[in-house]
Amino acid sequence: MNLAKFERYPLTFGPTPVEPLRRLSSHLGKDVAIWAKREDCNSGLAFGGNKLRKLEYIVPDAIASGADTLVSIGGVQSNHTRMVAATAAKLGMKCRLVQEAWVPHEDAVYDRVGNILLSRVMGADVQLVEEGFDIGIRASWEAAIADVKAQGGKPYAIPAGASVHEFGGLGYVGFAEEVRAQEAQLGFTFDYIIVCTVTGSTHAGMLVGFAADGRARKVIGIDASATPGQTRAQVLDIAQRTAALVELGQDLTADDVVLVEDYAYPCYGVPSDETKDAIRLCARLEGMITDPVYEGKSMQGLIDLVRKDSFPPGSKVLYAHLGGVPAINGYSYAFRNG
Ligand code: 5PA
Repeated sequence: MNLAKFERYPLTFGPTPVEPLRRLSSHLGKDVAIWAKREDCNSGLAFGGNKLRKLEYIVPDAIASGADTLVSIGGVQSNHTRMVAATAAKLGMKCRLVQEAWVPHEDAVYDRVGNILLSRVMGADVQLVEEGFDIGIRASWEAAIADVKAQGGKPYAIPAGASVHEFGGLGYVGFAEEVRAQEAQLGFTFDYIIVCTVTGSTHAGMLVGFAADGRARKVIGIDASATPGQTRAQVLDIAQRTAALVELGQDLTADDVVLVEDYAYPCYGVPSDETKDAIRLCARLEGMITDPVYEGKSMQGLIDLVRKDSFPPGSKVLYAHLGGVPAINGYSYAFRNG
């Protein structure tokens, strides 16, 4: 496998910390050691998160293209678009963001706080669009790219979650290499890796990276899209393309994509009562905050899988905390009583 041949523009502090969640592990009482890899603390760029690892491999291409405007898309409370806005600011580029109406919401100020507030403060040109959730290529994004061109700008197009970009999967191949180096220091290896999956390149990159030591199927994706068929297909497609790029030397098949569909209900962006309980439990035992759209759902999945004895006794499970906390500000009604 050869990741080093790809140029990487540093946007993160370096390797992210790995830490034991001792109180959560002992609370669940199952002889399963839960650890977290803190991708949520990976950068000084606008609170960081998983998108920066992906963007590190995309930015060299954006710079080489001579672009002056990064154009991307997500829901109103997209973490990805916040990260693109921060990256554009850091590079001295402009930023055009399409924020679609992916989530039915309760808070009156949902489109004023959290991620979208930060993107606006960082100077992004934010456009609200009345289209529902879909991880595919969107007409609104294509129109924004065309509009930047029509106004004499030079756009660089970054799809939702940076996922179906040619280099979108590389960042999380690097994650697996980083985990292996940390395991060598810790003196043990993780038996399972838990990751929240929506647009797919985080999971896909990990799949490729961990396939190198036979752990592809130990990467447990927790679906938060509530459209798992599309997400599953996109993970496989990105994983196969990324495997070819890095010359993995193994074929990845549909069976390598482990995606648990049970925790995305009632729909994308809306936390169930059980998701909210998981967010509270983790916050109260560990002081670790997860969000209602993504990480709260993968935390719920992790907790439920431990409780259901899905992991053999003695297992060490690594929860990838991918960031996303600013969105919790758009859920003040859900957490009005804590
Ligand atoms: C996101 C994605 P993937 O999209 O790579 O599958 O990652 C899922 C994920 N955790 C997990 C957090 C905190 C995330 O932000 N967010 C998207 C966004 O627009 O923010 C791409 C959907």
